[in-house]
Amino acid sequence: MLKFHVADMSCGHCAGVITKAVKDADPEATVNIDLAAHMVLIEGAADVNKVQQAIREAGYTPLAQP
Ligand SMILES: [Cu+2]
Repeated sequence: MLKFHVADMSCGHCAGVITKAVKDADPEATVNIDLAAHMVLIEGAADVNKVQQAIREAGYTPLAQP
């Protein structure tokens, strides 16, 4: 599972935009959002860089978590 902390994901709108961006980049990915923790959890994604880039291009600042 890939984990990103996205500090500037602050509401349901942000969560929706990020979910869509990730799914567009990788349709196989399953996206779970923990808004309170500002975490984006992604299962089944092939390429961490592709997913991270997609979140960045959507206008957010993803930090990959160990
Ligand atoms: Cu928002």
